[in-house]
Order: sequence, then C-alpha cells, then structure tokens
Amino acid sequence: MAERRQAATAYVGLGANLGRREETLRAALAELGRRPGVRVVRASAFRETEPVGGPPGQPCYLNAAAELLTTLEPEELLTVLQQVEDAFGRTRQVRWGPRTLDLDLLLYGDEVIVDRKLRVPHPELVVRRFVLAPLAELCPERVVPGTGLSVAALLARAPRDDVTAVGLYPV
Ligand code: A4P
Ligand code: MG
Repeated sequence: MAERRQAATAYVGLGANLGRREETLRAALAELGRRPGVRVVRASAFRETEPVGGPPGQPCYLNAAAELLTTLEPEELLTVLQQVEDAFGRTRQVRWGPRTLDLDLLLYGDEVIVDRKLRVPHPELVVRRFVLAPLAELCPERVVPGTGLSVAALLARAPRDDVTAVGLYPV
C-alpha cells in the first residue's frame, strides 16, 4: 500500500440501527485504529436518531463521527471502511435499509473527489443533521469543500424536521 508522506485528517460517519449498536460503534472505532495507516484521534458522542429514508418501521440509529489521521489514500481508506463494515456483518441489500454498521467517508483533508466509487465530501453530508451534529462537535469551523460554509453553519441551516435526537450517550 502506498504510504503518503504526510498524514491527512479525515472524518468518518458511523451509524448502526441493528444489534448491539453502542458496542458495535465502540468496537468499530477500535478496529479502525488497529488498521495500518489509520489513527483514531477522537470521536464524538453517540446520538440516538430517527431513521431518515429507507423502508418504514426501521429501528432508531446510533450515530457518531470520528476524526482520523491517515497515511492512506482516500480510495484505500474507503476500502478499509468497507472491510470494517463487513467484519461487523454488514450486508448491502436495501439502499438506506437497516444495517449493523455503516461507515461513510465524510471529509478527507480539503479534497473534492467525484468518482464512480467515491464522492468526498459525502454527498448527503450537507443535509443530514445526524451527520452534521456529531461532526460539529469535532470540527465546527472546518469549511466543507465545495460549499464555502463551515460544518457549524451547515448544521444551523440543515432541515430541522428530518431527525430528532432522542438521547445522547457520552463516548
Ligand atoms: N460511496 C461513494 N462515496 C462514498 C463515501 N464518501 N463514503 C459509495 C462511503 N461510501 C461512498 O454505499 C454505497 C456505495 O457508496 C459504496 O459502494 C461506495 O462505493 P453503501 O454503504 O454500500 O450503501 P448504503 O449505505 O446503503 O447507501 P448510502 O447511499 O451510502 O446510504 P447512506 O448515505 O450511508 O445512508 N438515518 C439515520 N438517522 N442515521 C443513519 O446513519 N443512514 C442511512 C444510510 C440512511 N438513514 C439514516 C442513516
Ligand atoms: Mg454508506
């Protein structure tokens, strides 16, 4: 695997709405930190959120975000995220359907990537409170490439009715 000379800061969104969600998120963070070229610098609180989109009647999600320092290229990091998802029993069937673990690459430095396999910043980032709220805990001032707006500003203007935090769990 090609090592970048300088580590990049990346942000990852975590979500789980099946199984032992809190345990899964904690274990996924630990597993990410064990992967070569990935260091988990810090993580947000875990938030209980109403499911957005997908089939009706899904259980609530537990969502979080994590700041990574990585020497992996973005595509390599995506592969690692997918490997960790798979390790926790994720099967890709229904888009926006229930899942034991979903890991999305939200931001990678200041890079904008538009590729068939990978889009960074994550395309749904700007409208999702369940992503913006934990991210704002970690990097409120960071400007999201392509928007000209900070994470905090995007959170302030994100649609209010798409998610209700019904609980907050400290990490
Ligand atoms: N892909 C492209 N860009 C990225 C990126 N930045 N990060 C591609 C991760 N993956 C990226 O993803 C489908 C494909 O997206 C991948 O093969 C990758 O090449 P997936 O994870 O296999 O499928 P998915 O997660 O079912 O679909 P999608 O569109 O990624 O769903 P999201 O956006 O992950 O949303 N409600 C609440 N409250 N909390 C949640 O966490 N999550 C979702 C899923 C829906 N509703 C939710 C939540
Ligand atoms: Mg996903």
